[in-house]
Amino acid sequence: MRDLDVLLQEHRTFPPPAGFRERARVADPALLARAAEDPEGFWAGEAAALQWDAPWDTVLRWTPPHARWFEGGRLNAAVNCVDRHLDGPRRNKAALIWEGEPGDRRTLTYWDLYREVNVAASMLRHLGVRRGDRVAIYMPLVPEAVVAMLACARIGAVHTVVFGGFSPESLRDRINDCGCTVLITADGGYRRGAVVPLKRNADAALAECPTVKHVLVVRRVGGTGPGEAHAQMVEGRDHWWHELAAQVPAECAPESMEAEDLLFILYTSGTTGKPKGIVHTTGGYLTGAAATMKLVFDLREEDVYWCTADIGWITGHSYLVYGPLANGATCLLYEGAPDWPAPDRFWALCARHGVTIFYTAPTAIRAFMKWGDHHVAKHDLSRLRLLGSVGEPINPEAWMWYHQVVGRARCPIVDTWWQTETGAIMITPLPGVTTTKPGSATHPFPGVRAALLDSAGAEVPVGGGLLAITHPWPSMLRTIWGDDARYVSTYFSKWPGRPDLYFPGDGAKKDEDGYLWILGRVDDVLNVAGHRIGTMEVESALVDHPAVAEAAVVGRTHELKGQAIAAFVTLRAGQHPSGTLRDDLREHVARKIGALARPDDVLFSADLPKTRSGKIMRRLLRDIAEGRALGDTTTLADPAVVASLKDQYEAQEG
Ligand code: 7RM
Repeated sequence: MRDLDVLLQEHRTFPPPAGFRERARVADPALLARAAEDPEGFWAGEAAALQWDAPWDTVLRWTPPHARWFEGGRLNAAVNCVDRHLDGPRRNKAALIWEGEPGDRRTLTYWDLYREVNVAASMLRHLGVRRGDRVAIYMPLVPEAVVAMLACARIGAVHTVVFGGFSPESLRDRINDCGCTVLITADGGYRRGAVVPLKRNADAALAECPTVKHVLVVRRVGGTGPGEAHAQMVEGRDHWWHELAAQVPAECAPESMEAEDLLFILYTSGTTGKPKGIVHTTGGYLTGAAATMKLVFDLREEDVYWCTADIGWITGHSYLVYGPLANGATCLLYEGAPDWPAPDRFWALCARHGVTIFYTAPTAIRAFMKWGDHHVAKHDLSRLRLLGSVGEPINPEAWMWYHQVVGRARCPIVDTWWQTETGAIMITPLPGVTTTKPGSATHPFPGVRAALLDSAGAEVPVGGGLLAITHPWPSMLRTIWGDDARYVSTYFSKWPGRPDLYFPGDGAKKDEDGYLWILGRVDDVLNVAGHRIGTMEVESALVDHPAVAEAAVVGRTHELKGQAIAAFVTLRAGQHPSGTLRDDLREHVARKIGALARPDDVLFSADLPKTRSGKIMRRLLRDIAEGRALGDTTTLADPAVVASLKDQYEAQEG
């Protein structure tokens, strides 16, 4: 969590640059006032910008904590993202401009996208997928990944995208949790010049996924050479995408979906070892994604927009696929790493494609800062007009660097706070009206009501508190797949007797001007390089190792990644600490969950600090991992344990 004192010293302000306000989508603060008075009216206006097969009867039905938006309305999300743009000048406009990591390129117009989505939808129907069925997507960032999502939406199937960096076990658990019948994957993808063996991982997962009947495989790395080894095709179960595509009808009529029909499930980490399947529905989600895309990014017809997220995360869903395409935008997609083959790859991409809007994460910004200004300076970024940040708090230094070095002091920055659960941006500047402050996400988006509350539920006018969303919004999660009780207890039970208050799990601060500064998670969820990882997930992976008796995982501040993972481990009898075992444990976690969860530090200890009732005192472990003076240790069963841990940790660091 960030130091409140540092933030309190941040007094720089940045009004919308001259010339920006005049042309902005939102230039009149009166819109905000109107939306604040009548959120449902505001959202209904935004929903009306979509194409509906049947109009809704009711804008919002709210029986806290369950919401239904646009009941009675019918629409198809893929039609809104693709078909809708074909009867006019967007037909031949680039929808997706894609670059693979090795440098290969493809551009798909809206018409191309229409044809590809139809064929993919036909393939899914051919494989027996029906309305409401779940389809897993485990792919590199190639155009087919976007096509696969839209193909599901077209036939009313529910997609669940699993990030390509997740392990076979993580994939298996997600597929089994929601009972997918089809998996769409690729033979591999490229990352830092190496092939990520997606199909091999998928096969390992599928050995324990009884519901999956068919696998559709995009050929990305193979050819007829040794690359083929990346995909062993199982007769009758597996189908090459390009082969099946030639055998199915070129057109596939879209399903007309109810507004509240599921669009997708996306798994995210919480405070237990089991990820939550966040459920999003069609009409409300699309309304939220489309409206925020248009107003937060001030989208114009001629923009070239680039969001650097992967489709495996919510940012990829809302701001790489549904938001931009629902608005008929041109989106850049890039498959690989920011430093491949050199640390200027992102800026080379921006220059080559004339990117005008660039949306990335603070962890990437801090890495760029470290790599040096010259990588940015050598590229023509003069077309950039707006910059965005998402995923974690952005520190004022990184904000200033982004503003000066990337934006050349011309481009507004939108620091956008939101979550997998919120579906769309919730707290953000509007670039034509908001005076920004480095490190502050500023104010709620129109139609969003947020407050800072203390633990008793009283409003905090100025100072630190818990963030709450006090009124439903259309792109909110509807439930957790298969576990509505967990939905209620996780998100709507923070303030007793108030099932109408949504608790996102973040702490925040409000300054004297009413600006919100998000401080970070107040629960056991880590944010490592913008990725949400539950401490319990990592602990479960550690205790799964035969040498481990008990494990406690905490986050510590990390200069680039925001947070790093520190694991405290006690070993079973007969096991001895060693460097080899430490490496082995780190790899074990990477294998179980994915490389993103690999612990940075592993500290062996004879014991963990516990209260007399046996609860691990993470607060003290955090103090140790941060190298701070130890807090109150009087409630410990054995105070000697922490002192010895602290000595060991410091010895290891030193
Ligand atoms: C979009 C996304 C959500 C968590 C959230 C916060 C943190 C996200 C910001 C931020 C400060 C921001 N979804 N977070 N954006 N913190 N300022 N602009 O990241 O579900 O993966 O993570 O990320 O803690 O609760 S997520």
